[in-house]
Amino acid sequence: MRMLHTSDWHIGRTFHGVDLLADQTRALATIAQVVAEESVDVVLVSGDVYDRSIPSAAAIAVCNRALEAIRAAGAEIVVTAGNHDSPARLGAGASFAAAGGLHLRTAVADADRPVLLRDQHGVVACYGIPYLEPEITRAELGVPHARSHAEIMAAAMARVRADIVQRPGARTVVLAHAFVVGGQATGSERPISVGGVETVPLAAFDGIDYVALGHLHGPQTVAHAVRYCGSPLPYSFAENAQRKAIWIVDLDASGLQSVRRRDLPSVRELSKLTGTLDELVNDAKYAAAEDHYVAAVLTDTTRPVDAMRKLRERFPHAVHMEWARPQGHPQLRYRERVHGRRDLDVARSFLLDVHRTPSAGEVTWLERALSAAVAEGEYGGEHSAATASAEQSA
Ligand SMILES: [Mn+2]
Repeated sequence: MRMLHTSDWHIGRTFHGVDLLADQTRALATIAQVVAEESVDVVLVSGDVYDRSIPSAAAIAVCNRALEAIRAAGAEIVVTAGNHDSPARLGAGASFAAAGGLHLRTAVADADRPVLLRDQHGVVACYGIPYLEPEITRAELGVPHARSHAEIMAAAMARVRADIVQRPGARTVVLAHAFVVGGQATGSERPISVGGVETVPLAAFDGIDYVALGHLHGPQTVAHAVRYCGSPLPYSFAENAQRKAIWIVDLDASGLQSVRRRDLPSVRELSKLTGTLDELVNDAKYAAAEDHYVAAVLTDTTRPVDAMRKLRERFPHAVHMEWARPQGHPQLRYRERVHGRRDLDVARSFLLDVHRTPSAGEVTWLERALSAAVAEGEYGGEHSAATASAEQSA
């Protein structure tokens, strides 16, 4: 039996305010293509199908089209819920969906009710353990005093094992949405624990032929038979060097035969660019990033005016921009930096930094205000009005 392990689709997620539905549609279409190319029998989706518990109508449409394409490519589908999903909403219509080959295992009560798949060697019992929030699930799992994810997962796996012993000869697969010890987060995962220990020991899954994990967004191998496939798209700039992937998992008569990684093509690359605005918009070396999602760090000595608009003329998919305050002389205080400059120049560059180039009218007002202040004699000596107020604001 050939399985394809994917997770963390996060349909409906935005990236620095940019709608990703078109990118997600393409990434999920690629997964359906791989199903056809590799003659995959079963697709395992280990949670965080949607980004939000109440997905938008457009996100639901993208999800349904993806599931239909995977099914049309020849695979049955087993889905469990992640911490972003609503188990009740994702699992709606599960009994009807199962008739069409879509097996939704989103409720705690379903954790020990396997999807029974068959190949020439017999039965594969496939268990879906949704994300288990300790506070919400401990009573139902019969461990009312459990506080940690480890205790909750142990209770869920005890139920799974109690079912497995009644199925002699069955090969076993578990989908789970959890943070297993040894896994590496990328930063785009939402923490699943407030303060407490969120990790689950690897030993929780001992003896299972393959464990298809979801939650962490980078593809990784925790143990040969226990893996994260990661998200099909990068969801933070920290993932810009990471290739996204799925696992192709083959079971033979005795259990796990092999696991093979297949990289997914990137829909749109991420680039972090650092330089002055002028360099970024003109230097030929940045040409490759023109159709990337771009996060720019500007190193100009003063904050450039209208920088995002200028960046987007060259990089239409620029999504983030920050100005790195010059660090050349950290010991140099504002007072020293403005020393010897005319009050009007200091005020003018302050306005430029925080707002934009002052208009001729605004410069006239500034001149009047400064000369009025000097004439009234309230400020004198070394400290002029403009220097004092600029220092307070810096
Ligand atoms: Mn996730």
